[in-house]
Amino acid sequence: MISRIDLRGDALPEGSALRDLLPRAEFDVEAALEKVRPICEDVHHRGTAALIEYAERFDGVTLDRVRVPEKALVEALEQLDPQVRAALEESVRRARTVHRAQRRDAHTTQVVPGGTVTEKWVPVERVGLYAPGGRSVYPSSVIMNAVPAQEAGVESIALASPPQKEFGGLPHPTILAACALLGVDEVYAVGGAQAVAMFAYGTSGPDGCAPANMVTGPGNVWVAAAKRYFTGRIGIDTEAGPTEIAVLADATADPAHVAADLISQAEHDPLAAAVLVTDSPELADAVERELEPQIAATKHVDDRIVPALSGKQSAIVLVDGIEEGLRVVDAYGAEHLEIQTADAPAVADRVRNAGAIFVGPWAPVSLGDYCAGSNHVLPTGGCACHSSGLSVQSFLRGIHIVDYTREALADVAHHVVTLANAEDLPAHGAAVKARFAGGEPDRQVA
Ligand code: HSO
Ligand code: ZN
Repeated sequence: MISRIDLRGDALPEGSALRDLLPRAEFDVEAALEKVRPICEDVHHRGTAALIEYAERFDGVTLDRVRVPEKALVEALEQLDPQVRAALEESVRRARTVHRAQRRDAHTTQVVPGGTVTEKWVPVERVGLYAPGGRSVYPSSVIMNAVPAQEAGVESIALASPPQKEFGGLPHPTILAACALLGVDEVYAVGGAQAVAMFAYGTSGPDGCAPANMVTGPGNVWVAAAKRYFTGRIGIDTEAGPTEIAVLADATADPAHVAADLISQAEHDPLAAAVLVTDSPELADAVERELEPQIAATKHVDDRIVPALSGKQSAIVLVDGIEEGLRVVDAYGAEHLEIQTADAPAVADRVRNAGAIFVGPWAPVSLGDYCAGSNHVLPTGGCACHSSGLSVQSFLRGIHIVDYTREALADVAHHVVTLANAEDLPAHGAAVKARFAGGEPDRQVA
């Protein structure tokens, strides 16, 4: 069911050579870009009319408008199962607690007497959130996107989610209910790349959507390709590939828990990746023995879990020790990394590359997916070596405010002029010298 990669014995290779030995899903955003470009440009030129046409073509629904009436949001919340509502509310509460603590105050540094640089944090003005439909109807992802944006102070938040045939052309009711719960009342029944284009360009008319400065939220390869297409024009979170779990475990781990956690993320997608890194062949065998009965007892077996676990993106990786295991998980840079070893906090402390780390036996990834308070929008595909998960910080811009007195400028002017001349940009220096023209007793300005 799940393949093995045996890295015991020889010394592990360095850097990308080690990464190349590890499994990874193929997620070809570049190929999708070709198909996505004309869709995005069509939305640019024809606006809502194009969105309605794509709803017909891709979602099989005939819409006369794409903006979801607020009444539909209120009704969806009223009809939501009370237990689901209570769980979503708890998820929101915990996420707010964590994300509120991420807010940043302005900070002023006195560089020299009379010269300060203040960094102030300003929220992005308008954000478009995307919530997938189809196989991935996740109200939890609405929470994970909306809460950090709200806690950052983003004033205008809109959400797009694909229209669903079985719900009369509205997005899935649990998505609408989550929006109502969060106070996100500007919602569009638009899916895929066309939703990203709607936010990037904006559309006009009574049913129009104002352009957004940033688009965040998970999606399929088309959404990822559209994000790539608009990078530079708008801000994005990440391109969000298929979900990944890596577990670094030793002989102390409980094989039933490890197997359950691997299956839990394989459940998302046939391309989902589940990677166990262990120095214990006994644990590897025991986890494999656990997989079959646990899979037999769950849902989404043939369409997602079996292809995910048996795909080339998943494996059990055998290493000589936890030291080597740490090198492997760092080279992999998992979206989610569980540490199930003796002294897990100390091992977790040494990890450098992971979207989020789940420490010890009582912190399964599913806790983080819903109710840990942490964010579940995390870098995939190895991007954890340069990117972070979604946070308040994602929706803030740090702006430097430079404030110098006459004396402080005079003091450093000669350095500015020297550097400007060294770069053959004399007008740069002149802009400083102009301030001291007319006999300023400044020996230093050449
Ligand atoms: N594990 C997914 C998020 C999710 N899980 C949503 C359940 N619902 C990617 O981090
Ligand atoms: Zn999940």
